[in-house]
Amino acid sequence: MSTTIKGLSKSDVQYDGSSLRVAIVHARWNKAVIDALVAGAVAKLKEQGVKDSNIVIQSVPGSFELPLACSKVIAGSHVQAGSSAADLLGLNFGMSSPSLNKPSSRSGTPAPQQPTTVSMPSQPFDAVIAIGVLIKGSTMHFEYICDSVSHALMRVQLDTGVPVIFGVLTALNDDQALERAGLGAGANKGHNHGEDWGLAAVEMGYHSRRWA
Ligand code: DLZ
Repeated sequence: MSTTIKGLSKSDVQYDGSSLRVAIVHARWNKAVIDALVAGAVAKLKEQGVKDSNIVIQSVPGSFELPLACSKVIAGSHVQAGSSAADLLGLNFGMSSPSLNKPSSRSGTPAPQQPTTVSMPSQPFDAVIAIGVLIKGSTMHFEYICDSVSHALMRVQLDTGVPVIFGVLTALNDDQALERAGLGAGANKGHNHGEDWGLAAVEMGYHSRRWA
């Protein structure tokens, strides 16, 4: 068996994720790889004690959409009770739920806004994992998206103070992407990096509460 110096070394500390809330925002491009990465991240979050109800998963079309979605998900998680789940999931950010604005049947005046029951907790997220899979094609598209997305995700975490885990694979071909999701062909299936991102989210979420 070959050895390598590469990869995430195991932490000496066992982090307790039982009180943490984590959002996973993932792109849908290259979905087979995405699905494996998301599953790997969720498995490790749970292994570290993060409760099912404290894991929120939101999809976006492609990796280019990840930074804005992460930023909105973080902002939405600070919205207090009275927001609809749709608001919190980024469907109506900054706006009231359309159903709350419907005119009342007789007068035509807007019905008073009633807080809706929020089906998910409204506490802030302790960490967000941004997952995307970019595979190089024959144009410069790949380079532009890799560059802008990585810079923008860094900006989101520095601007918000919420750790954003960089779960974006920038692969030169399909095989590289598959191997980094544990889906490699043949004997070497590779390693699922989603697992590392789940662990990183718990570790950073744990620290960022104490650093606040
Ligand atoms: C357009 C595009 C291409 C060519 N390749 C990828 C990719 O490999 N991975 C990915 O996540 N997204 C890709 N996209 C879509 C862009 O990220 C974005 O969704 C669109 O340009 C719309 O803004």
